[in-house]
Amino acid sequence: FSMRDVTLILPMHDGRLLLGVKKRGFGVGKLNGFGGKLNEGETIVEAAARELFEEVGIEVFADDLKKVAELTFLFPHAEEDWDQVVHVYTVNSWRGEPVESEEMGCEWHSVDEIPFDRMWDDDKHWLPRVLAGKFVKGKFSFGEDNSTITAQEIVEEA
Ligand code: 6U4
Repeated sequence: FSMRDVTLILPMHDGRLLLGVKKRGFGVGKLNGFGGKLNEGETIVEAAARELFEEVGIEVFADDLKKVAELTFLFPHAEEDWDQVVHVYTVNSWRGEPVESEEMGCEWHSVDEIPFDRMWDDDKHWLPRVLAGKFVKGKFSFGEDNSTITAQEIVEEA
């Protein structure tokens, strides 16, 4: 058994971060970056680029995606397929204008004023470190509500 790989991409420009409210599926209602599961045969970076285009209409080159975190999320009170390893990338160069899609909203937020109360419970722990330029490796476990963190381990590398 190996855990599912998922992508999460954070487009950044001029001290601002592009985020969107997820309109359906896993994490519905939460403000988050863009991304999702891999299609058959795709690499992680290919999946990241595809999800960005599908969810917010911007096109990136694989080389412009910078890996900034690798996060393991464990949901012991949910079905096993909720557990996932999220590969997080920033990107600051793309073609096209961000647009809301069927799956995701689209809003810019200053990196100094990220609304963590609208995001996943873990984001306040790792995102500030990523924004400070660190690579973060972390592991988070969620409680019975499948939303609140009950245990966490963060290892900063470089
Ligand atoms: P599809 O296949 O599109 O129906 P869906 O259930 O909508 O899947 P999924 O799995 O594609 O969602 O994407 C989940 C997204 O949420 C990924 O970008 C990763 C991200 N994510 C998952 N857990 C997270 C967490 N604890 N904190 C966070 N992002 C998380 O910031």
